[in-house]
Order: sequence, then C-alpha cells, then structure tokens
Amino acid sequence: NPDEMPSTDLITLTRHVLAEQFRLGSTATGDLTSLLIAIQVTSKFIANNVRKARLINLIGLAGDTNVQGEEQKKLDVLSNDIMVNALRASGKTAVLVSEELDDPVIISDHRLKGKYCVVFDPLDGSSNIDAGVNIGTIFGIYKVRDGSTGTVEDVLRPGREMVAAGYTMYGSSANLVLSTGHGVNGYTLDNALGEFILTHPDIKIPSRGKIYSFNEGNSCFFYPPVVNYLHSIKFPANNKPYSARYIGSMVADVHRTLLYGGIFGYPDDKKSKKGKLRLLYEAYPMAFLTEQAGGLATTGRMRVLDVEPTSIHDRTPIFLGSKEDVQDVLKFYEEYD
Ligand code: AHM
Ligand code: MG
Repeated sequence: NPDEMPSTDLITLTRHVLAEQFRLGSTATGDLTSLLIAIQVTSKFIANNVRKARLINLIGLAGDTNVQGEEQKKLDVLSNDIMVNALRASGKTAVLVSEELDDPVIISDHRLKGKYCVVFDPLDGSSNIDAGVNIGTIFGIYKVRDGSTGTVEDVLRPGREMVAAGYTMYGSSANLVLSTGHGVNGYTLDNALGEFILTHPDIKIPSRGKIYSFNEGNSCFFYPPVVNYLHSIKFPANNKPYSARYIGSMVADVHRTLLYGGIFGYPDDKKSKKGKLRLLYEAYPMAFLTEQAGGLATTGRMRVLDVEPTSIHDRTPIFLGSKEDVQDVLKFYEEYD
C-alpha cells in the first residue's frame, strides 16, 4: 500500500544480536555481539569493494602493478586483509583461519587477544568474480577451549562445536545470513542506511525441494551412489524431474537452497578424492546453517558437523539441503556400502 507510512521500527542486525545478548542475561558478556558487529562491518566494506571493483580496477591478478606503480590487490586478497585487520582489531579473537592464508593467525598481543576463533573464506566463488556473478564471505566461530590461550587446536574441532556461523552474499543486494545456534536469520544491506536490516527472520528449509545443484560436468568421475541418485531425480517414476541450478558459488547455491529447498552437493569423486570444498570455513558453516534451518548436511557417510578435522585446510564431500532430499542421497549410499 503506497499510502502506508515507512516503518519507524527497523530491526537492524546490531539490534537483533544485542536482543539475543539481553535474552541470555548475565551469562552473556557481549563479546560475541562485538565480534558479530565487527564481522558485519567487514561485509559492508567487502560489498562496497565488490560493487566498485570494475571501476577501480581491482579485478586482475594479485601482484599486478597499475599505471601509478601501486600494487593492485585481487579482490580476494583485499577481502582477506579487510577481515584479518578488523577481526584482530575487534579485540575479541585469539585465532584466525582464512582460506587465503596457509597458516593460522595467532593473536599474540595480549591487549587484543579475545576468546573467539574465526575461520573464514573471505571471498568464495572467486572464479565468478570477473563475470559479476554472486560471490560471498563464509565464516564460522569457535570459542577457545577452557584454559587455552588460543592455538590451532582450538579450531581443529568438529563443526558442531561452533557457536555461530554465517555468510554474506554479494549479489543484487548484500545478504548476511547468520545463526548463533538458535535458528537462522537473514539480513539485507540497506545501502542508504548502511545497515543490515532483518528481512528473513527464522529461515526454515522446506522439507523437500524441486531443485538439485551439482557440478554435473564431473559426472564421469562420480561414484555410483551419486550417479544413481542423480539419475533418480532426472528420470523419476512420477515424470516430475527436478530442475537443475548450479551457479558455482557456494554461497549463492546454498542461499537458494535455504530459501527454496532442494539439494546442493559437491561429492568426492575419482578425481577429487576428498571432494573440493573446505571443511572448516566452507562445509561447517554451511552445514551449521542448514541444520539450524531444519535441513541436513552429510558427507554421504556421516553428518558433516561430526567430521573431525586433521588440518585447517582439510576438504570434505558434502550434500546439504532439504531433509527428505538429503535422506534420498543417503539411501543410495547405504545400498552401495
Ligand atoms: P574457491 O574457494 O576457490 O572459490 O572454490 C569454492 C567454490 C565454491 O563456491 C563452489 O561451490 C565450488 O567452488 C564450485 O566448484 P566447481 O567450479 O568445481 O563446480
Ligand atoms: Mg572458497
């Protein structure tokens, strides 16, 4: 209704996470709230850079120099720097793990050391950057173990121990989707206000979907359970095959799966023996969000969140999405094993 007054009671991300802190009462120190606020600022900064990337020549190879002789940073390197700087400065972190960095960053300055560890992929879907397709930031948060001063062991823990996880998708708008373990909420960046506004409260995945999202170009390498599952949804007895949607940007493919239902999969295969996606900062956060939204996330053989990591850049196979769709895949694995 065009005559309707604009809302004077916007729920911003900051307000929403503060409300959660108040709900927890005296048990919450506000540290996680501060950390989440720092993360949302990085998302605004990265979103802004993604948007103007073409104009200011960020697209290109890291190490290139521009006409002024300044070194240009590729968007994923820049995003990594933005996150490391902001997370360190938040004073709430002890260990940072980034897809862009071989080694974990251990915060040693005692004035800045906090009790949280953040694992992140600063800009996922980099093959899509130059084409202007959706890309995103993925993050997961652990609390350091009791008595630990913050070591790599604090992040070599199964995803079920994360205290929060989320992603920001940089698309036609920037969407931040977050769970602190009490359901999933989605926020959209209002560019004029510079605030993430709650637009998708309590996201729940439909129990069954109509969309499958796999890189079927790898079919010749797929193992029988995956081949047979895909066949079953493309040649169904009821003549209602699933639709194919594959963007090749995990954030975008998972975002659609959370909202519309269906299944996203990146299996292990004869070529990629452990799959492609990274356990800590891709699979765990997305599995955490999917479960919090009422869906399932499996490797085909076990719950993703129960996998024990052995190193920070481990990979894992993953199938996630609507409960019934993921259960269908699991049936094909049970038959095969
Ligand atoms: P990246 O971290 O190098 O960007 O790779 C991760 C991306 C995911 O976003 C996406 O799900 C997957 O790789 C797509 O892989 P493929 O191009 O093999 O289909
Ligand atoms: Mg990635």
